[in-house]
Amino acid sequence: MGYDVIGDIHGQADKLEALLQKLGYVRKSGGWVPPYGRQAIFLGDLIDRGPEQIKVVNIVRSMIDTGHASSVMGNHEFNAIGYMTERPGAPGEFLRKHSEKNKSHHVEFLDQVVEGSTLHRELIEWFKSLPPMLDLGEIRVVHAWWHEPYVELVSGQVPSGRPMGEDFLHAAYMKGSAEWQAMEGLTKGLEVRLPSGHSFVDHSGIERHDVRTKWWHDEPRSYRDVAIVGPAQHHRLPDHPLPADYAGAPVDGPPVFIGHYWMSGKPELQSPKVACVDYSAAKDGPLVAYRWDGEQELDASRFVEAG
Ligand SMILES: [Mn+2]
Repeated sequence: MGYDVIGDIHGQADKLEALLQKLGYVRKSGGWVPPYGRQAIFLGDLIDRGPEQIKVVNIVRSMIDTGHASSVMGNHEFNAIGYMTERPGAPGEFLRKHSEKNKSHHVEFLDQVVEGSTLHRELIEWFKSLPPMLDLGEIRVVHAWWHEPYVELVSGQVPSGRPMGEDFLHAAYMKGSAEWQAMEGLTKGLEVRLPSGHSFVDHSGIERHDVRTKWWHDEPRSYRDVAIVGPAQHHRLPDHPLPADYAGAPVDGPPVFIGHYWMSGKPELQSPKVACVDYSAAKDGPLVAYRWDGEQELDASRFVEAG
Protein backbone atom coordinates (compact mmCIF):
# COMPACT_ATOMS: atom_id res chain seq x y z
CA MET A 1 0.00 0.00 0.00
CA GLY A 2 1.27 3.49 -0.89
CA TYR A 3 0.30 6.36 1.36
CA ASP A 4 -0.25 10.01 0.51
CA VAL A 5 0.30 11.80 3.80
CA ILE A 6 -1.47 15.17 3.79
CA GLY A 7 -0.79 18.11 6.14
CA ASP A 8 -2.99 20.47 8.19
CA ILE A 9 -5.90 21.73 6.02
CA HIS A 10 -7.63 24.22 8.38
CA GLY A 11 -10.76 24.60 6.25
CA GLN A 12 -9.00 25.25 2.91
CA ALA A 13 -11.22 23.03 0.74
CA ASP A 14 -9.93 24.46 -2.56
CA LYS A 15 -6.35 23.59 -1.66
CA LEU A 16 -7.44 20.11 -0.59
CA GLU A 17 -9.27 19.40 -3.86
CA ALA A 18 -6.39 20.80 -5.91
CA LEU A 19 -3.93 18.58 -4.03
CA LEU A 20 -6.08 15.44 -4.36
CA GLN A 21 -6.35 16.09 -8.08
CA LYS A 22 -2.60 16.57 -8.39
CA LEU A 23 -2.09 13.26 -6.58
CA GLY A 24 -4.29 11.50 -9.16
CA TYR A 25 -7.41 11.12 -7.00
CA VAL A 26 -10.74 11.21 -8.85
CA ARG A 27 -14.01 12.68 -7.60
CA LYS A 28 -16.81 10.04 -7.75
CA SER A 29 -20.36 10.16 -6.35
CA GLY A 30 -19.27 8.66 -3.01
CA GLY A 31 -16.28 10.99 -2.67
CA TRP A 32 -12.65 11.16 -3.77
CA VAL A 33 -11.05 7.87 -4.87
CA PRO A 34 -7.27 7.31 -4.87
CA PRO A 35 -5.26 5.72 -7.64
CA TYR A 36 -5.11 1.92 -7.31
CA GLY A 37 -3.07 0.73 -4.33
CA ARG A 38 -2.95 4.09 -2.55
CA GLN A 39 -4.58 5.60 0.51
CA ALA A 40 -4.69 9.13 1.94
CA ILE A 41 -3.52 9.76 5.48
CA PHE A 42 -4.55 13.07 7.06
CA LEU A 43 -2.60 14.66 9.89
CA GLY A 44 -5.50 16.40 11.66
CA ASP A 45 -6.23 20.12 12.09
CA LEU A 46 -8.95 19.83 9.46
CA ILE A 47 -10.79 22.74 11.10
CA ASP A 48 -10.40 26.31 12.44
CA ARG A 49 -9.33 29.46 10.64
CA GLY A 50 -10.31 28.66 7.01
CA PRO A 51 -13.45 29.43 4.97
CA GLU A 52 -14.82 25.92 4.21
CA GLN A 53 -14.31 23.80 7.31
CA ILE A 54 -17.49 21.71 6.99
CA LYS A 55 -16.68 20.91 3.38
CA VAL A 56 -13.18 19.77 4.37
CA VAL A 57 -14.56 17.55 7.13
CA ASN A 58 -17.11 16.07 4.71
CA ILE A 59 -14.45 15.29 2.09
CA VAL A 60 -12.15 13.61 4.62
CA ARG A 61 -14.99 11.80 6.36
CA SER A 62 -16.40 10.33 3.16
CA MET A 63 -12.91 9.12 2.18
CA ILE A 64 -12.55 7.42 5.57
CA ASP A 65 -16.03 5.88 5.32
CA THR A 66 -15.23 4.41 1.90
CA GLY A 67 -11.93 2.97 3.14
CA HIS A 68 -9.76 5.37 1.12
CA ALA A 69 -8.29 7.37 4.00
CA SER A 70 -7.42 7.58 7.68
CA SER A 71 -6.84 10.64 9.81
CA VAL A 72 -5.27 11.33 13.18
CA MET A 73 -6.62 13.95 15.61
CA GLY A 74 -5.00 17.39 15.63
CA ASN A 75 -4.89 19.78 18.58
CA HIS A 76 -7.72 21.76 16.95
CA GLU A 77 -10.09 18.76 16.93
CA PHE A 78 -9.05 17.91 20.50
CA ASN A 79 -9.78 21.52 21.53
CA ALA A 80 -13.13 21.44 19.71
CA ILE A 81 -14.15 18.34 21.70
CA GLY A 82 -13.16 19.96 25.01
CA TYR A 83 -15.03 23.14 24.09
CA MET A 84 -18.30 21.18 23.78
CA THR A 85 -17.85 18.70 26.65
CA GLU A 86 -19.24 19.71 30.03
CA ARG A 87 -17.02 19.38 33.07
CA PRO A 88 -18.26 16.48 35.22
CA GLY A 89 -20.31 17.72 38.16
CA ALA A 90 -20.28 21.31 36.84
CA PRO A 91 -23.13 21.87 34.39
CA GLY A 92 -22.56 24.88 32.15
CA GLU A 93 -18.78 24.64 32.53
CA PHE A 94 -16.69 23.06 29.83
CA LEU A 95 -13.45 21.07 29.76
CA ARG A 96 -12.02 23.83 27.58
CA LYS A 97 -13.06 27.19 28.96
CA HIS A 98 -15.17 29.52 26.83
CA SER A 99 -12.70 32.36 27.42
CA GLU A 100 -12.35 35.19 24.90
CA LYS A 101 -9.01 33.77 23.80
CA ASN A 102 -10.24 30.18 23.32
CA LYS A 103 -13.34 31.43 21.55
CA SER A 104 -11.35 33.65 19.19
CA HIS A 105 -9.29 30.64 18.04
CA HIS A 106 -12.46 28.68 17.28
CA VAL A 107 -14.93 31.35 16.15
CA GLU A 108 -14.91 30.56 12.41
CA PHE A 109 -15.74 26.93 13.12
CA LEU A 110 -18.51 27.89 15.57
CA ASP A 111 -20.01 30.24 12.98
CA GLN A 112 -19.78 27.79 10.08
CA VAL A 113 -21.20 24.83 12.00
CA VAL A 114 -23.68 27.03 13.94
CA GLU A 115 -22.72 26.73 17.59
CA GLY A 116 -24.85 24.19 19.48
CA SER A 117 -26.53 22.83 16.33
CA THR A 118 -27.21 19.15 15.68
CA LEU A 119 -24.41 19.24 13.11
CA HIS A 120 -22.04 20.70 15.70
CA ARG A 121 -22.79 17.90 18.17
CA GLU A 122 -22.53 15.30 15.46
CA LEU A 123 -19.11 16.53 14.28
CA ILE A 124 -17.79 16.54 17.85
CA GLU A 125 -18.76 12.87 18.14
CA TRP A 126 -16.96 12.21 14.86
CA PHE A 127 -13.82 14.05 16.04
CA LYS A 128 -13.72 11.64 19.00
CA SER A 129 -13.36 8.78 16.52
CA LEU A 130 -10.05 10.19 15.19
CA PRO A 131 -7.12 8.33 16.78
CA PRO A 132 -4.42 10.49 18.43
CA MET A 133 -1.79 8.49 16.51
CA LEU A 134 -1.59 5.78 13.86
CA ASP A 135 1.00 3.04 13.73
CA LEU A 136 0.76 1.65 10.21
CA GLY A 137 3.71 -0.68 10.69
CA GLU A 138 5.99 0.75 8.01
CA ILE A 139 5.22 4.36 8.91
CA ARG A 140 3.91 6.20 11.96
CA VAL A 141 1.66 9.22 11.95
CA VAL A 142 0.96 11.75 14.70
CA HIS A 143 0.01 15.42 14.70
CA ALA A 144 3.10 16.76 16.52
CA TRP A 145 5.34 14.31 18.44
CA TRP A 146 5.77 10.55 18.30
CA HIS A 147 6.90 9.87 21.86
CA GLU A 148 6.76 6.19 22.83
CA PRO A 149 5.65 6.58 26.49
CA TYR A 150 2.75 8.80 25.40
CA VAL A 151 1.83 6.47 22.54
CA GLU A 152 1.72 3.56 24.98
CA LEU A 153 -0.34 5.40 27.57
CA VAL A 154 -2.90 6.61 25.04
CA SER A 155 -3.15 3.27 23.18
CA GLY A 156 -3.91 1.63 26.52
CA GLN A 157 -6.78 4.00 27.23
CA VAL A 158 -8.14 4.70 23.73
CA PRO A 159 -8.16 1.27 22.05
CA SER A 160 -7.73 1.48 18.29
CA GLY A 161 -11.00 1.61 16.38
CA ARG A 162 -12.87 2.99 19.40
CA PRO A 163 -13.82 6.61 20.03
CA MET A 164 -12.18 8.59 22.80
CA GLY A 165 -14.26 7.92 25.93
CA GLU A 166 -15.54 10.42 28.49
CA ASP A 167 -13.26 9.17 31.29
CA PHE A 168 -10.15 9.60 29.20
CA LEU A 169 -11.30 13.05 28.04
CA HIS A 170 -11.92 14.24 31.57
CA ALA A 171 -8.48 13.00 32.63
CA ALA A 172 -6.82 14.51 29.56
CA TYR A 173 -8.24 17.94 30.46
CA MET A 174 -6.85 17.80 34.01
CA LYS A 175 -3.73 19.94 33.75
CA GLY A 176 -0.69 18.02 34.95
CA SER A 177 -2.22 14.52 34.72
CA ALA A 178 -0.39 11.80 32.78
CA GLU A 179 -3.24 11.78 30.23
CA TRP A 180 -2.99 15.58 29.87
CA GLN A 181 0.77 15.39 29.32
CA ALA A 182 0.38 12.64 26.74
CA MET A 183 -2.27 14.46 24.69
CA GLU A 184 -0.33 17.75 24.93
CA GLY A 185 2.79 15.99 23.70
CA LEU A 186 1.21 14.01 20.87
CA THR A 187 -0.85 16.93 19.51
CA LYS A 188 1.35 19.96 20.34
CA GLY A 189 4.87 18.59 20.55
CA LEU A 190 7.68 19.05 23.04
CA GLU A 191 8.18 22.44 24.68
CA VAL A 192 10.94 23.39 27.08
CA ARG A 193 11.33 26.33 29.45
CA LEU A 194 14.32 28.53 28.62
CA PRO A 195 16.87 29.04 31.44
CA SER A 196 15.93 31.91 33.74
CA GLY A 197 16.59 35.35 32.30
CA HIS A 198 16.04 34.12 28.73
CA SER A 199 13.04 34.64 26.50
CA PHE A 200 12.10 35.30 22.89
CA VAL A 201 9.31 37.09 21.03
CA ASP A 202 6.90 34.89 19.06
CA HIS A 203 5.25 35.64 15.68
CA SER A 204 2.43 37.57 17.33
CA GLY A 205 4.81 39.79 19.31
CA ILE A 206 4.33 38.05 22.67
CA GLU A 207 7.35 37.48 24.91
CA ARG A 208 7.68 33.77 25.75
CA HIS A 209 9.79 31.66 28.09
CA ASP A 210 8.67 28.25 26.79
CA VAL A 211 9.78 27.22 23.36
CA ARG A 212 8.77 24.47 20.91
CA THR A 213 11.60 22.12 20.06
CA LYS A 214 12.84 20.00 17.20
CA TRP A 215 12.22 16.81 19.17
CA TRP A 216 13.68 14.82 16.27
CA HIS A 217 17.14 16.53 16.45
CA ASP A 218 19.94 13.94 16.24
CA GLU A 219 22.39 15.72 18.56
CA PRO A 220 20.28 17.77 20.96
CA ARG A 221 22.92 19.49 23.12
CA SER A 222 21.90 23.12 23.60
CA TYR A 223 18.70 25.16 23.63
CA ARG A 224 19.94 26.79 20.46
CA ASP A 225 20.15 23.39 18.72
CA VAL A 226 16.53 22.48 19.26
CA ALA A 227 14.41 25.61 19.78
CA ILE A 228 11.95 26.51 17.01
CA VAL A 229 11.78 30.31 16.69
CA GLY A 230 11.66 32.79 13.82
CA PRO A 231 15.07 33.56 12.22
CA ALA A 232 15.16 37.05 13.78
CA GLN A 233 14.92 35.57 17.28
CA HIS A 234 17.51 32.84 16.89
CA HIS A 235 20.32 34.90 18.46
CA ARG A 236 18.33 35.17 21.69
CA LEU A 237 18.50 31.43 22.28
CA PRO A 238 21.11 30.43 24.85
CA ASP A 239 23.88 28.04 24.00
CA HIS A 240 23.38 26.40 27.43
CA PRO A 241 23.16 22.62 27.63
CA LEU A 242 19.64 21.20 27.66
CA PRO A 243 18.25 19.85 30.94
CA ALA A 244 19.07 16.21 31.68
CA ASP A 245 15.41 15.22 31.36
CA TYR A 246 15.04 16.63 27.83
CA ALA A 247 12.86 13.99 26.18
CA GLY A 248 13.50 14.65 22.49
CA ALA A 249 15.33 11.93 20.58
CA PRO A 250 16.00 11.05 16.95
CA VAL A 251 13.75 8.48 15.26
CA ASP A 252 15.46 5.24 14.39
CA GLY A 253 12.43 3.02 13.78
CA PRO A 254 9.87 3.45 10.98
CA PRO A 255 9.55 6.95 9.47
CA VAL A 256 7.32 9.39 11.36
CA PHE A 257 5.02 11.93 9.67
CA ILE A 258 3.92 15.06 11.51
CA GLY A 259 2.00 18.29 10.83
CA HIS A 260 1.50 21.22 13.21
CA TYR A 261 4.70 23.26 12.86
CA TRP A 262 3.70 26.00 10.35
CA MET A 263 6.72 25.46 8.14
CA SER A 264 7.47 27.81 5.27
CA GLY A 265 9.65 27.73 2.17
CA LYS A 266 10.47 24.70 0.07
CA PRO A 267 9.33 21.49 1.78
CA GLU A 268 12.26 19.63 3.30
CA LEU A 269 12.78 16.67 5.60
CA GLN A 270 13.39 17.14 9.32
CA SER A 271 15.59 14.03 9.22
CA PRO A 272 15.80 10.91 7.01
CA LYS A 273 13.10 9.48 9.31
CA VAL A 274 10.89 12.51 10.02
CA ALA A 275 8.83 14.62 7.63
CA CYS A 276 6.58 17.53 8.57
CA VAL A 277 3.92 18.22 5.93
CA ASP A 278 2.42 21.40 7.44
CA TYR A 279 3.42 24.37 5.28
CA SER A 280 0.89 26.88 6.61
CA ALA A 281 -2.01 26.16 4.23
CA ALA A 282 -4.13 27.96 6.84
CA LYS A 283 -2.42 31.22 5.86
CA ASP A 284 -0.87 31.75 2.44
CA GLY A 285 1.14 28.53 2.26
CA PRO A 286 0.44 25.51 0.06
CA LEU A 287 -1.18 22.29 1.21
CA VAL A 288 1.57 19.68 1.15
CA ALA A 289 1.59 15.89 0.85
CA TYR A 290 4.36 13.33 1.02
CA ARG A 291 3.89 10.50 -1.48
CA TRP A 292 5.21 7.43 0.34
CA ASP A 293 5.98 4.20 -1.51
CA GLY A 294 7.67 1.91 0.97
CA GLU A 295 10.97 3.74 1.52
CA GLN A 296 12.38 3.57 5.04
CA GLU A 297 14.69 6.53 4.36
CA LEU A 298 12.54 9.47 3.31
CA ASP A 299 13.22 11.45 0.15
CA ALA A 300 12.53 15.20 -0.20
CA SER A 301 11.67 14.81 -3.89
CA ARG A 302 8.43 13.05 -2.81
CA PHE A 303 6.75 16.20 -1.48
CA VAL A 304 3.83 17.42 -3.60
CA GLU A 305 2.21 20.82 -3.04
CA ALA A 306 -0.92 22.60 -4.23
CA GLY A 307 -2.46 26.02 -3.66
MN1 LIG B 1 -1.76 21.83 15.06
